[in-house]
Amino acid sequence: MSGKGAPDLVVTGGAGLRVAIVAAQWHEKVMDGLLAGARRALAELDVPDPEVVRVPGSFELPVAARALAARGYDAVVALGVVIRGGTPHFDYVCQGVAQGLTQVAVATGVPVGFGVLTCDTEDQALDRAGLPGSAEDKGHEAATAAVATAGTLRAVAAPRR
Ligand code: DLZ
Repeated sequence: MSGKGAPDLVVTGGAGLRVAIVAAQWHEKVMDGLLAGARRALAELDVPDPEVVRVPGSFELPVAARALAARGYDAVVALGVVIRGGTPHFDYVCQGVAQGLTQVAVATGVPVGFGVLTCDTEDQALDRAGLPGSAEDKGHEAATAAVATAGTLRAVAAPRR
């Protein structure tokens, strides 16, 4: 997938939303960038000081995201980095985390921002991590999308006039 075609989201109404971040721990430098990007986005959207929960690897993101969704957060941002190795393990972890996070969002009705990088190389991940010199900032994007969707769901749930 390419980052071309990404919308320039205008997000309002973040103030008052409760947002949590769940972040894996593999690939520390990339994770630091993703986490900083997500925090920056939330601060820009008037959601300061989110709860941050760490899990060992990306495979553990869905179960923790579900626990956070059940605690009444308006949105959850999931961050991780999976880098392809020489075995099919990459595919199982990527499928598990993507399907797991989708299930959490659909089953709970709490939007989950998908900030999980699935890359062939560490350089590709660094280029998407929002670090100095990175071309993209996927942590920022995932947090913005989660808050935008929470706002949309709030509007959809409001009575029609
Ligand atoms: C085992 C594993 C491998 C090989 N690679 C990664 C990775 O690139 N990124 C990541 O977030 N996690 C990786 N893991 C760990 C799994 O996500 C998981 O934590 C373990 O399989 C234990 O359940």
